[in-house]
Amino acid sequence: MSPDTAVRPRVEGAPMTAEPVLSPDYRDQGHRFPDDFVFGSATASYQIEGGVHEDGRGPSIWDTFSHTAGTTANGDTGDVADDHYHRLDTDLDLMARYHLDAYRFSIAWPRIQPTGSGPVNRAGIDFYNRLIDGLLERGISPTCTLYHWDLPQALEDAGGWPNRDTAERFAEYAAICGEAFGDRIEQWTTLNEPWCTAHLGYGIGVHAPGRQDPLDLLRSVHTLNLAHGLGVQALRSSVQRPDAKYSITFNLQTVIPASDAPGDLEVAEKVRHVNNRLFTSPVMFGRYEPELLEITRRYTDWGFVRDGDLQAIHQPIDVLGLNWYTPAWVKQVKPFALESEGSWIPTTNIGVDDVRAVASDLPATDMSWPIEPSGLERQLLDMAAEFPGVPLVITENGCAYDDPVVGGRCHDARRVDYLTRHISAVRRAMSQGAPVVGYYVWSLMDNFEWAEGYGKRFGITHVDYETQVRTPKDSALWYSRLASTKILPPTDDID
Ligand code: IFM
Repeated sequence: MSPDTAVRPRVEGAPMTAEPVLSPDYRDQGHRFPDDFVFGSATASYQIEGGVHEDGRGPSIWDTFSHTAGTTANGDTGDVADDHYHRLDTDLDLMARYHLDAYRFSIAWPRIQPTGSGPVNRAGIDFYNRLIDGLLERGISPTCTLYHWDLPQALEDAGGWPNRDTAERFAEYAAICGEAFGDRIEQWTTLNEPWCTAHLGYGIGVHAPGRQDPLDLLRSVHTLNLAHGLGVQALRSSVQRPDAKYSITFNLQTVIPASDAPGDLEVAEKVRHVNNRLFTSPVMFGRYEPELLEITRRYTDWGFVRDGDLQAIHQPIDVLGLNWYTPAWVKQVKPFALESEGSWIPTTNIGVDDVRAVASDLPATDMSWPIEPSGLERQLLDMAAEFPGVPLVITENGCAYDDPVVGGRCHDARRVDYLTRHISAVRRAMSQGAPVVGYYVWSLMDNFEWAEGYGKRFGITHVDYETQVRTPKDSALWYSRLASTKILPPTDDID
């Protein structure tokens, strides 16, 4: 693949909309980021920790799901993953070697409360204390996500995210974490990508808990929003650090209409409502948009939203997290039946029956995600316009490529190229006024990529899953140069 073809999408059927494709390149070497710009790296508990039966951890929905036949590639599970639970110091040393300003990790709820409510498991608290203290000793700021998808199984058995009670349980858990770790955590994130929980977990069922029901999907959207609001309140009243920051991370879709035709523009708006605004409007503005209610009317009247819920959800936040990998191109098609005889045909575009995703023939990563850095620039500028004054942080960005270790080195030039282009896109958005304060590369190391198992490698560190040997990839060496200088290095700066 020639990286230089990566910027101008050719889309099946129709010319692209006249939105700017800002440069034929996006490799802005030599540009300096502000001194206080945060370069970090991210992981999530179930994807790296392993040790699933240890020290009182309870089962999560991902333990159950991944042990169910046919749910993950090769039947892979997170039972061992990167064995991070037992290799904490090794991994902390890697982060120090990479000069990370910050490390974004998630706490496994079932390590803290094995059944999602009730007594606290001291050993779980101890593990994250060791992690947080180890970070601070190395001068790395801890950025903590409370929920990155490993719901305690007992809460799923009680109804899961469609059950509003789960929001109350989440607030209790948030308060426990705020009290235990709040003296040291600089930035808190309530939820990671609630879209995935609701749409993939309850709507189309490709993620845990694997349910396929449109009403469950929409109910879980509301419970997740409520959990965020109650969670921020619980953190604010339990955390002792007055300068702590609170946030949520969305994987907003950058929806690009396939043409300027009114139908394509209209359908793109609908897709934004059912994938983005169903979270951003309540969280940022305290409302569900009338368009969302209209599009989803055939499934529910949203009667489960109670008086006071929207005020509870709409809490001030200090920073907004974005996870971003690729845009989505859409076009309008003749409406098709989403349902036959009451059955649900799983789709993430719930209620939008005149849309089709348009394939791109851009070069793509191992996830088949097309590479289009101008999409990230556009997304950041859109967010800056939509949420004025709210600092933005890219809490995840990265790519899956499988490059071997040869002679102790892992040459992942495609990842260096991807990161260069996307960090350039961030810089370009900043130079046009987007208030971006940080960037976390996904991921610190290869790990369990959910339903895709271990075959998809996102790490800047190669992990040999047989031996658990970690090998910094070229991208890690390149990224450490960026983190230590704040200047975008040339792509061959990998000493
Ligand atoms: O691995 C995931 C992560 O858990 C959430 N965001 C997307 C990543 C890549 O798919």
